[in-house]
Amino acid sequence: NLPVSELAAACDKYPKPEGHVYSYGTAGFRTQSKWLESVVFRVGVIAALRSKRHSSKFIGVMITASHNPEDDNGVKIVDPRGEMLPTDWEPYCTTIANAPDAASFLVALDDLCSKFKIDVSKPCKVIYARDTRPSGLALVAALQLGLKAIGCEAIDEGIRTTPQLHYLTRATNTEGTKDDYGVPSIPGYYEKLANAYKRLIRRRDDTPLVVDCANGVGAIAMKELLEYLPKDFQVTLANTDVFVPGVLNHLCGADFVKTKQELPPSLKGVLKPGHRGCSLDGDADRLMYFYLDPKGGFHMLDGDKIAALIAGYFVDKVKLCGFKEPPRVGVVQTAYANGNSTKYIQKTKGLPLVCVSTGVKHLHHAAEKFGIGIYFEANGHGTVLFSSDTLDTIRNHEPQTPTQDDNTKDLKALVDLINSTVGDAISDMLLVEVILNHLRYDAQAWDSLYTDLPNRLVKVLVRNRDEFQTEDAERRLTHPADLQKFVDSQVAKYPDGRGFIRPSGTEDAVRVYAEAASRFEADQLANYLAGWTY
Ligand code: 16G
Ligand code: ZN
Repeated sequence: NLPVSELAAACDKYPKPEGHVYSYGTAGFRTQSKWLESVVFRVGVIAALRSKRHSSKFIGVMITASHNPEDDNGVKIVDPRGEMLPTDWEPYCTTIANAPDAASFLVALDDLCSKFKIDVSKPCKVIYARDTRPSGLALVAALQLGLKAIGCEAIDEGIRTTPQLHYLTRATNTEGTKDDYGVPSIPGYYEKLANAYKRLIRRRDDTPLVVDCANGVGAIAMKELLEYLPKDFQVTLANTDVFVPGVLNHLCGADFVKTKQELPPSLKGVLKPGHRGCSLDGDADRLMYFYLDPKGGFHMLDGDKIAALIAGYFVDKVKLCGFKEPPRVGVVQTAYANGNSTKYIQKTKGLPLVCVSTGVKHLHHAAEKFGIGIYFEANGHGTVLFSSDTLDTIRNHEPQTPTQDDNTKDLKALVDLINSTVGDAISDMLLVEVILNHLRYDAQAWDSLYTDLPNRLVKVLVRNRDEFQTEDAERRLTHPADLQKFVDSQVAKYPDGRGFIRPSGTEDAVRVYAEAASRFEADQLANYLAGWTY
């Protein structure tokens, strides 16, 4: 049985704030940090139960609010293979977080245990980390109390990027097995990436790369990684003020670049025309590239451009290996993907492509259906998945020529370079650098794969976002009645026009997206659509 009195006593130390309603959404629980202590305490208990459910494997807990403001924070649960918590647990998490007192908290835990047939007598293990937010320390204390109350073995990984925690969770669980994912330590993570990078990179006589670390945990990880990389990997790290209050994600980082579509002011004069720059977000799971043209004009290379680059590269790589049955390379996008990126991947490259709802769990799931599945959100979150069949194919392949041999070795190293557990800005950055190096592309050559259709994203605050319901991977509304008809009638007026309205999964707002042949038209369409929503 559950240690009821310990759990009740601990629960009373972190009373749920009255009137506040929590929901386990796309990114776990996320809100202003001052509301989160009771939630994080309870997540500790849930994670321990999830471990019991999973034959006592390690479950990950990450405390972060990613690209959101510094005063926010959040918490999410990571499954044994580094994946997101399955959606059927989400409503139980929500109920447990909202239980008004210790007695109802215990009832909600019992419901979870009976629903998922959890054997509470099993041992449990949790591994956790947090980003650099000042509120993280108090939240870790709450988490620790939850873990202690239920008698959970725990590993504190301190301040780490979200993808590092995903890596550690999977590597810890697979150590010494057939699916061994790597040495389950932070040095093990850096060594895995750096060794793969060294195998892959050809002579590097390139311009230095500027990395905007968003003043977050990515700055720490980048500095540590550089110790493992060859000295000719020339980078300039910017926005590395990790412990200066108020600067995290402020006027910098991947989300700033994607939403403003401009250079972070702190990079003016740092990024030279023709050179590449990239921005990480606050927990280093999103990546945006960009460059300045000779006239100083800003050009963004977003998640779609990254996906196009990677997909084209992999499809050619696979051909060069000479497999008898080559793995099927496919791409997963969301409704936000630029129309011309979709066209490029499907028409120019002839690759299968599917569109799914926003959120990593949807993309990840769809990408698992390909032999090599490349998924990216336009916002820069993404990775590449290799099916177990594909891994077997690569492992057992007997190349017939030196070229095939060389390319197969490359492919093996690419598997190691990529953090397949979740989008990882640092691993993705190394992957992009390797591909550009192999193709001898500079930023402009990469950018010219296709031209982005001008687009605009508008946020509209609404009283109840639940009134907005969608179908067809969030591309069409079913509710409110007739709103989709209005969207269709507006979109039809614009050449290359496309637009949709979807409820946010993380804020009380709906998002309106529009793209069209010109900047003026994209803005106009977005504004019309947003106007109706009011
Ligand atoms: C979360 C998602 C991200 C998505 C965003 C959309 C994960 C780990 N993160 O941050 O992938 O793009 O939500 O937010 O799934 P929205 O629903 O508010 O537009
Ligand atoms: Zn993030």
